[in-house]
Amino acid sequence: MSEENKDRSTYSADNIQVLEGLEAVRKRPSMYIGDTGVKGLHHLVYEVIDNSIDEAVAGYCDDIQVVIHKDNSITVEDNGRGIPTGVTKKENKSALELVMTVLHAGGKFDKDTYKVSGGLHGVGVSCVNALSTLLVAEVHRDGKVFKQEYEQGKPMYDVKTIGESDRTGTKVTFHPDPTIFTMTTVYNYDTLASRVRELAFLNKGIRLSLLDEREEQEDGTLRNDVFYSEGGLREFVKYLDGTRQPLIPEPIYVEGIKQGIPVELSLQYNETYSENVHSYVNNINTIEGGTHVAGFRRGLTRTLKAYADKSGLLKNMKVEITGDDFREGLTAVISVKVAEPQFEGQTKTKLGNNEVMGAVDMAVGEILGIYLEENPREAKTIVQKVIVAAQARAAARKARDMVQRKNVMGGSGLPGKLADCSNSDPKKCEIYLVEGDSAGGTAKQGRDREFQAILPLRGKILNVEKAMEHKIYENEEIKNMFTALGVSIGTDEDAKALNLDKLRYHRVIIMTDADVDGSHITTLILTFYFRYMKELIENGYVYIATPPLYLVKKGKEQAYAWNDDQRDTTVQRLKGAGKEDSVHIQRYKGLGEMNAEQLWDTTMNPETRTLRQVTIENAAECDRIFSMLMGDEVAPRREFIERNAKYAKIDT
Ligand code: 0RA
Repeated sequence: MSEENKDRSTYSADNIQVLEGLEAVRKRPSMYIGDTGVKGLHHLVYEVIDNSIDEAVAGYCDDIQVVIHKDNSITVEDNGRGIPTGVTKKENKSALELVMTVLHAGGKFDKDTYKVSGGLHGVGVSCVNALSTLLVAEVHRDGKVFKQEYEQGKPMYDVKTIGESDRTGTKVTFHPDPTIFTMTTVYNYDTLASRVRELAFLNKGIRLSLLDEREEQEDGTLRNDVFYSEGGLREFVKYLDGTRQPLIPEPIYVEGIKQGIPVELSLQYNETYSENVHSYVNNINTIEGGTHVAGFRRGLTRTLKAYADKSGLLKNMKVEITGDDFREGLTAVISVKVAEPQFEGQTKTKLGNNEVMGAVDMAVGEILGIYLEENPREAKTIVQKVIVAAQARAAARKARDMVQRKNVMGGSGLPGKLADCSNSDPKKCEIYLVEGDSAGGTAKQGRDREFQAILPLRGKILNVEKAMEHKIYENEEIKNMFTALGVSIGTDEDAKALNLDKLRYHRVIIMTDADVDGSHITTLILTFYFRYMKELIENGYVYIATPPLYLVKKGKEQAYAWNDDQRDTTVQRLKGAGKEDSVHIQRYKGLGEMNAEQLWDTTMNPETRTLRQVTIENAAECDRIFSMLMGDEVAPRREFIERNAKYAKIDT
């Protein structure tokens, strides 16, 4: 039967049910896509790409193109088999329409396809449809081009044929609904690029491209990237370690099916002291880890320990080696594909399937065992690194215990520099980490002491990216942060996890000068939080204050400006106010130039201030950028700053 000429009135009772389904998505979008902010907006794209990735993983597609159009609509096009367009018996609708309008209908039409991707919320493209003002689906299949369009998820007509074609594939274009995404409908290229890059590493052999049609670059071309990885995770590891010195020539790589579970992983040791293990299940970043990570750790520890014992390298060790010591200076990526993943934890990103532990443990054990036997020189390098780590860790443990003991010992145990607030309910309280004693003094005068605490930090805090762990706990400013916040390291479950039970403030606000030094200090503090208090960021407790750049004054009138545009419009406005008083512009070089009242009005008063919440959108990319910005190599850092300085100019 041809679908072309079917009247809209033939939509029957079935159809109403369908519409109800998508209405639910529009009513409570956050339940389906997490939130309706920047994250949710980008999530729509990932959801659509995931469908194409599924088609690629099934072996039918090797090219996926993503385009950001001028109006911030998005197109995702693949060269897969094309979503089937035939009419199903049961529903009497085209499969395409069902995929686009029924929640979770995506996989139903193809039992042979091993569905492994699927966004974090796994809701399918119908949610994207529901949350778009317009979605256009085009399918090349069976020598024809089929098309159907939807408004807020409702089909505008039955699937129709619009032409002939000698290829196959699916193309979806959608326009996010601004009444749903009220905060913004503007896409961030870098955010999409880092996810697309990640997908290319996770799914080797698939070409993924991203094109931004919105604005020409300085050289007149459009921004465009093609991501393609032949080597998969070993290239991912190299990419992450781009600015770290490797200890062994090439990353160790495992790929195979163990106990029916596809496991791929790669690892490399480097000269730093941090552990960077990133894990994925069905292409989803499992930031809380889970059984696959536990299996990895177990396999790594067991195999390395057995080798070290046998080799006699541990003979004169005075300190005991722990599991953590095997992961210092380790960068690894683990990717498993699980048919029915059980996700647990606060953010539902912790894998719970027990069977996966053994599979990964076995995969690591096998390949690492062989590697160590075949590469004695590299094996020795790794074991020596572990020994150094164990020794350093003993020192760090001592230093850390000192910090934490101070925490529980007599008095308030709080740092002398802390001006605490009077309220004792952490949910209501906030702490400002302020650059320098002088600005700290102003903040103390300006604050609302009922719920705002001030901790001045002296000058530049330690760059934790370059320091060994024990040095970190010996650092005065860092010790002060631990004790003031009331957090400690180590929980019953995990010796390295941050214990937030006694966290004293639910807003930790970094407040530095609005200049280069201030940004540097903010970055140093964020690096510390990212490496040692990540849970604080993950729980949404960390913020950055935004002090103004200018005070524009004319006679008794005055206004603040946060960027040059605002300054200029304010100058114009005040000029227009008649009289001959000249307009005076004061550029704030630092927080110290504001008096207490000004600081309160502009930066600290919850009614008027702007706080930027710190979030981690892509943990692997964050890891790479911090190591680049704070590590030893200068050239990539300069490049990054130059590139981003340009964008910063466009933004203001
Ligand atoms: C189910 C069956 C078939 C293709 C697809 C799903 C499919 C879905 C999407 C979503 C985006 N791109 C896609 N490409 C393909 C085809 C079954 C067959 O031809 O036998």
